[in-house]
Amino acid sequence: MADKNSICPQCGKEFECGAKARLEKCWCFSFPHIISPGEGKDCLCPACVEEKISARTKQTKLTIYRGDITKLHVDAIVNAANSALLGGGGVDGAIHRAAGPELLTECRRLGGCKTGEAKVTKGYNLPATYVIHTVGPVWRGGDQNEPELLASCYKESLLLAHSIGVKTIAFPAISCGLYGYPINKASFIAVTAVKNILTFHSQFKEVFFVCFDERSESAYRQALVV
Ligand code: AR6
Repeated sequence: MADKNSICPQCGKEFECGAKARLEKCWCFSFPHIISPGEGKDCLCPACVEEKISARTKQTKLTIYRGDITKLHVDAIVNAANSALLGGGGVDGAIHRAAGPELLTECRRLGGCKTGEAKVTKGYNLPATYVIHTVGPVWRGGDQNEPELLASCYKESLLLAHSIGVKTIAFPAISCGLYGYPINKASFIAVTAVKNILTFHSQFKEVFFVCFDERSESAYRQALVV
């Protein structure tokens, strides 16, 4: 009957999942820690939740793309900006150069952007219709809220994209250049944050993780198979 073993979130002991058809209960060996909401409702055991997440995110293709984000024909590209939103180096500089001076004019009107938040402009001369500007955290060793702030960049960018009807979107490796975030950690956060949002907003057709070099590409490949 049991097809997956897992840990009961209530008592920390192993339990059996008996809810393949989502009709039976999942229960913990140490009865009475019953963790299923019961017949007719979705099972909440970790095995079933995981299954549900992958079913919902299946409608969106997650693609690793090696190259220049400014060349992509997508509804929106994400810019790894700074809080002034007035341009800079790295991917920010490349996006401003490719979009043309009107992008900076629109950015001046936005009043900056806080770390972990996102703002949108048009794409001007870019093939992408929109640019979503987000500000990643500077890496300071990992205990200054960097993971939460980085995850927030992906979350806020996707929520903003969702609100303007974007179906295809491309992310660079936010914070992994000048801001020094280790790519192996950042790629995992990026993929997890994107998958989490896709469980609630399934209208996205394709999300691109754009990698500028081989190291980033292999980090994303590993993050996507976990
Ligand atoms: N296409 C795709 N990825 C790119 C491109 C490109 N054209 N150019 C660089 N990358 P970074 P950050 C990669 O430094 O770390 C700016 O000055 C790059 O290899 O652009 O968030 C801003 O104004 C790296 O993997 O952004 C801020 O001041 C990733 O994009 C600051 O840098 C991000 O590197 C933000 O730093």
